Amino acid sequence: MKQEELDEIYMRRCLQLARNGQQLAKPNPMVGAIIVSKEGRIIGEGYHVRCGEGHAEVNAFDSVKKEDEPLLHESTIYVSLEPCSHYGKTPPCSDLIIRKGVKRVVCGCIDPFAKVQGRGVKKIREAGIEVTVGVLEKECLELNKRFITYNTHHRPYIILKWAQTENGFIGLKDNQVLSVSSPFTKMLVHKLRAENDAILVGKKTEEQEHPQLTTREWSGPNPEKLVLTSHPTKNHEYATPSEVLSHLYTEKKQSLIVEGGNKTLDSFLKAGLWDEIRVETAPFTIEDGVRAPQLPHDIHIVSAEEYGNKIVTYERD
Ligand code: AOF
Ligand code: ZN
Repeated sequence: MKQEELDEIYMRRCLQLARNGQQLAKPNPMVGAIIVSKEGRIIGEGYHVRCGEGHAEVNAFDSVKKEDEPLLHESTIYVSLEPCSHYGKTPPCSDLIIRKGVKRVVCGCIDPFAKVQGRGVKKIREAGIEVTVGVLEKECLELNKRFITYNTHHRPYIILKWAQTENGFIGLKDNQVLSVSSPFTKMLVHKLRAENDAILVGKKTEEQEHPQLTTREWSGPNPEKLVLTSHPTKNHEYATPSEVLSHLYTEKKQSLIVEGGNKTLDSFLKAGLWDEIRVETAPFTIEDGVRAPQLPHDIHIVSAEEYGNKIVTYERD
């Protein structure tokens, strides 16, 4: 097998390990690392378990058995994110890697965090160690899209989400609640909430539907609930999208779901403030009602799932 193919196989294992940090690593990224001997045996594995504790590389080195330690100088360490170069809550992983004396470092993508941004790779290269960057880069960026958007654009990753009838209505005219999700897709909505830090609805939706916006049919923490209104009076109420975003940025919340209604969704769409749009469509029509927002033109489908109701996710071209 070619080295490039092997690199991808090992990086896939790093991604798999990284995902174990999904709930506890926040606001740090999910990161996985493995150490592979010259013969191709995995002699160490680790992931970033919890913010404030050891990084993936530290845990991978710690897992190496005493009898395998002499193999380190001929080994390769694979990491899904660039090894850090700074003193945060923990010391720099790049220094640790240099000290351990591995032969090669392979990382999935550069860390956009202001204190790192390529400095980890530079430091390791300057120590004379071979570094390969960008193996399964797309997957590594996707895994930490929230962390990366937060650190690159200085705002949370934004998911616009609505549920509509086959003919494009998201609500009924007379303010009655229109039920679109099925029991199963409702669970998926709660899963989505568990994966994101905050959730926003418009004041009208809040008053008419009193949505709980919790994860009760899944597991995991509830997202912070916010309300968009032209006249904020309460603590969790905000006047414009940018106010919501700067509040979340300050609070180190890296992702936001905008759940509606159409006015609230439109204010984000018009400002171009979104990263992902998720539309659930039920296979029935109604005569008249509140129209779903217009999808932007410059988008493409990233996934389409069918559960009786269709769930389509779009991203910008
Ligand atoms: C790595 N490996 O497993 C992770 C990294 O405060 P600290 O010390 O935990 O540092 C947090 C920053 O370190 C975080 O913002 C990100 O840039 C990087 N995360 N780096 O080498 C890891 N989790
Ligand atoms: Zn580190």
